[in-house]
Amino acid sequence: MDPDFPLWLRTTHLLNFVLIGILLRSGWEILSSLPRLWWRNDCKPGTEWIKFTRRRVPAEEGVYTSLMDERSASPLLTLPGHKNVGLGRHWHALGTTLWLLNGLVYVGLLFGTGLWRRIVPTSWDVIPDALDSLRIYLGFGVPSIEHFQPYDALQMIAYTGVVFVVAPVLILTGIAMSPAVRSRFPWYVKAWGGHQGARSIHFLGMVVMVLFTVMHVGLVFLVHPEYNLPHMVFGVTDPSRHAQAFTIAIATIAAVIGFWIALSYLTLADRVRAQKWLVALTEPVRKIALGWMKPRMGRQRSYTEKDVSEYHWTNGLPPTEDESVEWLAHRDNDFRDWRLEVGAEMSDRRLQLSLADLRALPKTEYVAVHSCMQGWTATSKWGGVRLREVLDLFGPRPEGTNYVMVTSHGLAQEMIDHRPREPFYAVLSLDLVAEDDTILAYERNDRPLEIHLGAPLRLRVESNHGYKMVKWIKSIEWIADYANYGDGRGGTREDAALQAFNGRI
Ligand SMILES: Nc1nc2c(c(=O)[nH]1)N[C@H]1C(S)=C(S)[C@@H](COP(=O)(O)O)O[C@H]1N2
Ligand SMILES: [Mo]
Repeated sequence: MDPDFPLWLRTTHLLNFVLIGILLRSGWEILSSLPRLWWRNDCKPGTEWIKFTRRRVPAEEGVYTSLMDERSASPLLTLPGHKNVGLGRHWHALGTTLWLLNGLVYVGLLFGTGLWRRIVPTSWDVIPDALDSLRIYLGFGVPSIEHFQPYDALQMIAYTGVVFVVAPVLILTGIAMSPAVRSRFPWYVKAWGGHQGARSIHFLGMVVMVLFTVMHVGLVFLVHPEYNLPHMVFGVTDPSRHAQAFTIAIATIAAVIGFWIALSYLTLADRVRAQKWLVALTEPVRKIALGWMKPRMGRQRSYTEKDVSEYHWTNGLPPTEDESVEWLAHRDNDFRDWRLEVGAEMSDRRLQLSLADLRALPKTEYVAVHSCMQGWTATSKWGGVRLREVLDLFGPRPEGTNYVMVTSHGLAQEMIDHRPREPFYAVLSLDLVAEDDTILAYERNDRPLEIHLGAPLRLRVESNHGYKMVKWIKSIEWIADYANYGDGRGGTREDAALQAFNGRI
């Protein structure tokens, strides 16, 4: 006898359950790194529509950083927990990839086998029928078994809604939060109400997914379980195997929950190793999906000066006396004697460029949205000089060098193991160095760059999240390999927060 629920259906269903849990738990980790949601794209303090923290953000700019806003979540609830947004993001990426593959197999076979007719309503009768079922449920009754073949009208609407509406919205809003997508297709992000619109809709989609999952699992056990459970576990309606199916279903759910929690503790047990594995598994997808997107903020018309933010969040505060007396002296002297150092590893030659030297080079200006991978955004008009044109002054790329390292006068906000703080730095690959919208900015909104946003010079890499955009720059340098600097992961946030070297999502 052919089972009602073939093996492929039961397998993709179980995998989906495992993967949705990974996505929810890693998503909550990401949310815990900035537990606030906005519709406004400047994330101005006090304008959140919902928040999961009691902290108040000061109205004044540049005194509070988004890292200070991170909350530590329990590993029982989030993946992996304890303020590990970088690892949470890698798990979210891996979970998304596997969930998409599983979903494609499921939808492909659903249409290939004709079974789609069981879940997609093909007649308007589904509406009155669903209302009938709803009336019965609201009276704490249960529709009789004849209504289920194998699903009733209410299930058809719910399943079609989740598979063909909620899931695609989650995917599309997830894509809209990538800086690579935004800098190449700004209109797409704008269509979702900007980054914060996409982020808030993504959150609401998650809420619907959770409500659906809870109701769905609950109803399987409450409504005709003697039919449902053997159906789900063995593929056939055989009420005589109800007890066996019940035991297997409960044991499976318990095992999956145990697996989710084990992933958190396994990740926390060796975070550096976890980062290595997770980045190795997710990098090929990032490269294929986003590597070809080149930013073109200078040539787009979706974001204009009208979008410039009223408020700009900060990550990293200006250097203090213990960080850099040198920078403080330059600040007090309006940066007249400040010089940008340009150099190369294995070479004594150093170029010293003043602000006037930089201003004499061709100027690039555009309006762009800054996104911190924690989740906040701000829109500004940036002005500066292309990084590649400054490097050209030094000469052609020195032989044996493959990356550019940018170092700050300021120190990292925190190090991975609370060791003494080291200078903030970021390393760029050759493709980022070559991009039109990788600039050294000395202006914001037509005025000299503000102190807390990186004066006198900061990096802008529009195809990446904010953690690459070094503020209070001291030097730029050609290097052979980033393995020899810091913890060898290619930047302060890669070292400390275990971010991916590739900041395109
Ligand atoms: N020197 C230095 N640069 C830095 C940081 C920092 O802590 N120190 N934080 C980075 C991060 S994570 C982000 S999101 C942006 C924030 O830029 P903003 O403060 O101008 O908004 O700066 C980046 N550059
Ligand atoms: Mo950031």
